[in-house]
Amino acid sequence: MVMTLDLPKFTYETVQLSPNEYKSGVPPVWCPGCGDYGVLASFLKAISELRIPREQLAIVSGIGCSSRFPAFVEAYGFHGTHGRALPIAAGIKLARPDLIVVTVGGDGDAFSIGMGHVPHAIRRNIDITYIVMDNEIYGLTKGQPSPTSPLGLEKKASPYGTLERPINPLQMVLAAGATWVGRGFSSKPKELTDLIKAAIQHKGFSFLQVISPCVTYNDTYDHFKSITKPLPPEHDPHNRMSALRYALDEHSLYLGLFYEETGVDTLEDRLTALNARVATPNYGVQDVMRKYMR
Ligand SMILES: Cc1ncc(C[n+]2csc(CCOP(=O)(O)OP(=O)(O)O)c2C)c(N)n1
Ligand code: SF4
Ligand SMILES: [Mg+2]
Repeated sequence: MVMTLDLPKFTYETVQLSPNEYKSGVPPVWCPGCGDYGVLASFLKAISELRIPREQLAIVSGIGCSSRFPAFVEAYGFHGTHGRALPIAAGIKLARPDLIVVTVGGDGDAFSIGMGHVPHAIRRNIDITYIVMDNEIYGLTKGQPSPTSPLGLEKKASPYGTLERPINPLQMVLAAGATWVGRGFSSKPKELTDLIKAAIQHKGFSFLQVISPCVTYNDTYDHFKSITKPLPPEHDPHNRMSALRYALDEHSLYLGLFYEETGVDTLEDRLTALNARVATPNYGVQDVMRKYMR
């Protein structure tokens, strides 16, 4: 079946590129065994299966090992500043609504310095996908605890163990009203590819947390292999409370589509509607300003 996306200007029937043909030729510099390799492989497969033209895709990141991601994909790319990937991506999407915009980065980028931007992208429901590669550590800067590090984690920068409880990213984005929420694992490539495809196809803001271990500073492979499991079939992904219950489970780390809500206007929809209103009689800028000049 030919895949088309619900975008105003493009259908992608003519593009047929293999995952390899989306590689930029820049070799990834991640440590051997880093989970981010698995995320990149699934991502390349996903965009190949969605038949996305290279010139229709923009990938935006912040700073971190995971944020090197745009360099490895043959598409538009922007390696931004730490924690500011979302506003940059939002600007690109508003200027070029025909582009598919994907934001990528790490748990530090998303939930430390970048935390202020996440709920606002969610409430705007801007049509971008956010993939957070969560290794529960700052990898690039050599292993400081991040907001998702577990309480008591002992590392060089926290020799007595961290004193702060971790945030739960899915709890946070579900509570903030995100219209698409999923969780994948870099060691489950098939499931991860499907989640990335679904996140990109969602109209609105989609948030995908990917467990992606850092073998060098926080090797959590065995731990995550033992606690991850697929969401059970009785979970209804249209039920936010059910999604929250599974996100809050303390014994298992569930993988899959937690929540999806369709039919919600995006920021772009609202701006288009506003532009149409401004063009109607008595609603131009001068008319509106007059109200405030009395
Ligand atoms: C304004 C600013 N503050 C701090 C840094 C240093 N810094 C670079 S990356 C990073 C954290 C990276 O962690 P994460 O986002 O989890 O990415 P990872 O390397 O784990 O993939 C920090 C603190 C910076 N580059 N810019
Ligand atoms: S330091 Fe960790 S996160 Fe960074 S490339 Fe190496 S394994 Fe990956
Ligand atoms: Mg990290």
